[in-house]
Amino acid sequence: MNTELPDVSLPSRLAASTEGIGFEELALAARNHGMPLEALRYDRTPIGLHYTLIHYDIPYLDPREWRLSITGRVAHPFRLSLDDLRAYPARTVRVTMECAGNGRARLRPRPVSQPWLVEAVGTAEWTGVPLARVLADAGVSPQAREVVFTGADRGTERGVEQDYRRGLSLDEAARDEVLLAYAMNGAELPPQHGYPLRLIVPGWYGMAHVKWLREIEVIEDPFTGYQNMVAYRDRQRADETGEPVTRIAVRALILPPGIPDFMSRTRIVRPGPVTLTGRAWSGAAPVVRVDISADDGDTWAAARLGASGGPWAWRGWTFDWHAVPGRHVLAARATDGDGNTQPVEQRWNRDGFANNLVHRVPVACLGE
Ligand SMILES: Nc1nc2c(c(=O)[nH]1)N[C@H]1C(S)=C(S)[C@@H](COP(=O)(O)O)O[C@H]1N2
Ligand SMILES: [Mo]
Repeated sequence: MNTELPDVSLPSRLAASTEGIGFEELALAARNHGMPLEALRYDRTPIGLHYTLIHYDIPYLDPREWRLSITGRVAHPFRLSLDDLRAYPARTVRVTMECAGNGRARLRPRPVSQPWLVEAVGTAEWTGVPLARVLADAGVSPQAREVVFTGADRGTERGVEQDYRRGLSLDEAARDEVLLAYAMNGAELPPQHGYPLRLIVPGWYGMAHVKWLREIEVIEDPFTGYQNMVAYRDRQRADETGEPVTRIAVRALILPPGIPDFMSRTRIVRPGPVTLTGRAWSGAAPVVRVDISADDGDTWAAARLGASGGPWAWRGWTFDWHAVPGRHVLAARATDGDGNTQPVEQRWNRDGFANNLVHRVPVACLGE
C-alpha cells in the first residue's frame, strides 16, 4: 500500500479520457450522499434526504465540553456554550444549499473528486443566532476585514494537514441572515450537518457553511488558508490562482416524472397529460422565470412559478406536458432577477465548480 501523502505541489487529478469512476470516488460518493430527486417535492427537505458533504470525518463533540471561541481583532474575546447561544434571540431562515462541486462528474475531462451528478442540493430551515449579534458583543476592531471560521474536523488534503477552515469578508459575515445555527428543520443539528453549531451563509455554495464550529477569529489581513486559496477556485490550469467560488449559480431541477427503470433510471410515463414539477434557485437574486423543453432544448415554454419560499430558498414550478409514445428528453432552464440563466453547454473548470448546466431528463413514453 502506498502510504505517502500526496504533495500539495501536485495538482488535483483529472481522469484520463477512458477512465471510469474509480474506488476513491466511489468511497467519497458512498459517504457523501445526494438528495434523491423525488425529494424536490418538499418545500423543506426532510433531515436525512438533504445532501451531505464531509471532507474528513464527522467529529464527535460532547455538548457539555464544547465551546465556541470568539477571538482575534475584537475588544472582548469570549467563549460561548450551547446554552449561552440558545439564550440569544433566535432567528430562522429557509436556505437552499448546494455543493460547489455539483455536476462535476459529467465534465470532460472529469476532475477526480466527489463525483456529483446534479443531486448535491437541499433546503432546510436553520435556526440560530445572527452572527452579527455575537460579533457586536465581541466589539470588532475598526481595522478588521475578515472572519475565519474553524470546524472541529481535521484531515489532510494534498499533503496539507489542516482543520476545516474558511475565511469570509466581514461585509458578508455581517449580513442579517448569516447565522450560527444550532437547529435544522426545528430539531437539533444531526452529527452529519454540524452538531452542535454551524455557520449558514445564505446564497453561498456549501463550502462557506462551516460545520462543527469551534472558533471564530476576526482578522485584519486577507485569510490565505487552504480552503480559500487552494481549494474552491475557478481555474483552467493548475498553476493559476483562479477566482474564488462564492454564490450559487442559478439552476432548476426537474422532479423525474413517472416511474424509474431500476438500472438506467430512465423515466417511464404513459401517454396523456403529465404535470411536470421541480424547483429553481439562485444565490444571486430570486428566480423570476423557468423554461421547460420537451424536445431536448429545440423549443422552450414558460413554466408557472409557485409561491416564493423566501429570498434564500428554492421556488417550485409546474408545467403541463402532453406525453406521446416515444423517447423524449425533458429540460429545464431557470433565470434569476439579475438576468443570469443556465448554459446548454457547460463551461469547464479544473476542479468542476459552480456548474449549472440545464437539467435534462430522458423519458420513455410507452403505449397504454
Ligand atoms: N467543518 C466542515 N464544514 C463543512 C464541510 C466540511 O468538510 N467540514 N464541508 C463543506 C461543504 S464542501 C459543503 S457542500 C457543506 C455541506 O453541508 P451539509 O453536509 O450540511 O449539506 O458543508 C460545508 N461545511
Ligand atoms: Mo461542497
